[in-house]
Amino acid sequence: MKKKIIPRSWAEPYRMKMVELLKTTTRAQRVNAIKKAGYNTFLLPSEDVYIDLLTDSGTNAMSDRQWSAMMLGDEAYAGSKSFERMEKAIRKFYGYKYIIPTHQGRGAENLLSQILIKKGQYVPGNMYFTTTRLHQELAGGIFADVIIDEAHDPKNLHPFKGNVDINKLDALVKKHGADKIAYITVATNVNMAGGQPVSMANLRELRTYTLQHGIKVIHDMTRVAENAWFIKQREEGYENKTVREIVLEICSLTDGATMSAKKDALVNIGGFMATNDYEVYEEARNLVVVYEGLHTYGGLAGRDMEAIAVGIKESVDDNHQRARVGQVEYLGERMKLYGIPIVEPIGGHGVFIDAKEFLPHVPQGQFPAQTLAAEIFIDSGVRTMERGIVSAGRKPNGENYHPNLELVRFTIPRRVYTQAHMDVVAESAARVFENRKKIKGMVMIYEPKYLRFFQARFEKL
Ligand code: P70
Repeated sequence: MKKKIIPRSWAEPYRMKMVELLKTTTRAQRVNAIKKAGYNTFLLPSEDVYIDLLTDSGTNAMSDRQWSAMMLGDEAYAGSKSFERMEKAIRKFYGYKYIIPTHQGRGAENLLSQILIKKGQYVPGNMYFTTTRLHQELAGGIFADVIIDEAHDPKNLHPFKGNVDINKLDALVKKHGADKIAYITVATNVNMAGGQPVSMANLRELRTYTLQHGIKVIHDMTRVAENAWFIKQREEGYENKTVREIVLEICSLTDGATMSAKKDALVNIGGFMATNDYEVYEEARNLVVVYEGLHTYGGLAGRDMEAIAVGIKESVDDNHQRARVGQVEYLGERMKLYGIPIVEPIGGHGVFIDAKEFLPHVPQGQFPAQTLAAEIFIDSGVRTMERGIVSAGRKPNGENYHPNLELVRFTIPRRVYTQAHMDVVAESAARVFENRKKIKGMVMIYEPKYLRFFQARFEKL
């Protein structure tokens, strides 16, 4: 019988020109390293890591075109040509009018929150993101989660788990009045939900609703092109549109954006704030000099802005997204073969293990996701990130948030690792899964005040 050939349709549309050598370690060395790091993967020296899936942020491999564009960097303090090129790319591929560069995403979140939030106002959003919510709270705002319920259920197969629940938003508006809403944030490919997309239909419905009520839509566009890829795969009427067209359409349904270019835009550092509103722009242009730098560099070198301009263009290429999201899917499918509980549908930037189901005997108060991330590192030197109760932190009144999702994120840097690396990762997760019953939880012995997950320390029970 003839064997059917299954096409590896996600194969990479690039080849390697330079490589970075990796160090391998022994189990004893890893046990020692994670103990020294207070069982927090953020505190591990990267030298001790074999495959680094901590984040897809700033960990991308740049192309030869990006590296050569960097040589054209105009390092003028004011009026840099490189800023003009970045601004031009943002206008062309994302469609926003006014652009303020920032050192990274949270710099843009800070500016925008300070400008648009009045003390006591609500800021609804499709699930929280750590830095975004903190800047909203520091500006006196109150975050309100308006994502659809399906997003909080790791097993629900809704194709657009990032969608905004317009009824939840409407209830908030009815309760407090539209003037108590600073704006709504819509993140594309919602990170904390597991890299889950928003549909165009939902964005359109939201646009109609917010226009009726005079509420601005601010787009966290950190992973917008990955979202566009899912729309192309899953939403009727978009199968023949390009990622580039879909990205432009998404942005056109919003009033402004914050961007961490370290993800989608394929660079190692950078971000920006964008707005279509001249008054907001004017205020941001004033404020940026206080926190970031002049409005034509915002904390970035000219060469960084050159790399962003080229990276944006490469990120909206269909073949790039096919390989990018395809690799993530490959890892997720491998984990499923081993019976490992992961968030489904598989997301755009990583695979998220459901630590509650993986370690049902470890209560949330003993940090199951933090524990699991440490165990995976000990097993193979693969570094992942906790996205559960430690990341969620405390409310302004001091109480712990108790997120429904208690996840370990295996985030895939763009254009960096191979399929064989993905196999190593899945096999390691499978080995830890086999031995899961022996794993004990942890106690937190040091808790920083802000964004505690970065520097918190733990001990094994
Ligand atoms: C990650 C990174 C950054 C990020 C994001 C979304 C949807 C804004 C930002 C901020 C880095 C990170 C940040 C906090 C905790 C852990 C990791 N996400 N919006 O790994 O952008 O980092 O450039 O200031 O995902 O998910 P920036």
